[in-house]
Amino acid sequence: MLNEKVEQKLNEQIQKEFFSSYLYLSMEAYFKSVDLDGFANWYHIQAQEERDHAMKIYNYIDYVGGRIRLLPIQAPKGEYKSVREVLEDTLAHERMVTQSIYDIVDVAREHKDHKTDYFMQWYVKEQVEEENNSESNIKKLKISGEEGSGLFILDAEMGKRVYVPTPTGFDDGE
Ligand code: OFO
Repeated sequence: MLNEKVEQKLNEQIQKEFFSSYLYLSMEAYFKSVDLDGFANWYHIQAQEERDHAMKIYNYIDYVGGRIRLLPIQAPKGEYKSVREVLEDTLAHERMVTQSIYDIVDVAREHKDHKTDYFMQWYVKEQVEEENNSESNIKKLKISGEEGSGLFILDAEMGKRVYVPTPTGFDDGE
C-alpha cells in the first residue's frame, strides 16, 4: 500500500512527465516548422523518453497497491522565436522537474516510505543526465552559432540521437 500523500505526489508526477512529453512534442513541431530535422529528431526522442518516465511511475503505483489517478495535461507553449529559446526553456523545465522529484523524495522520507524513496532514486539520477544534456546542448549552440553552416552541422549531430526505451518496471537493475 501507499501513503495517501505520497500517492498524490506520484500521481502529480505522472502528470508532469506526460506534460514534459507534450512540451517536447511541441518543441519538435517548432523545429519541423523551420526545417531543422535533426533537432526535431532529438526532441521526438525526448518526448518518447518522457512517456517512459510517466509509465514507470504509473506501473509503480499499481505494483505497490496504490491507485493511479490521471490528471489533466495543459497545453504547452506553441511558439518559439529561436533555437536558443527552445534550448533555454528545456533547461528551465528540467530544473523544475528535478525540484519536483526532490520534493517526492522529501515527502516519502517524511512518511518513512523507504520503497518509494528507493524507487525515486532512479529519477534523481536521471535528472542529473537530463540537466546535463540540456546544458550541453546550449553550450554546443554557443559554439556552432545560431545560423549558417555551424547550425547545419549541429542539426546533423542532433539527428543521430537514437531512442533507447527506458525499462518501466520497479527495479530493472539500472
Ligand atoms: Fe522526465 O525527465 Fe525530463 O522532464
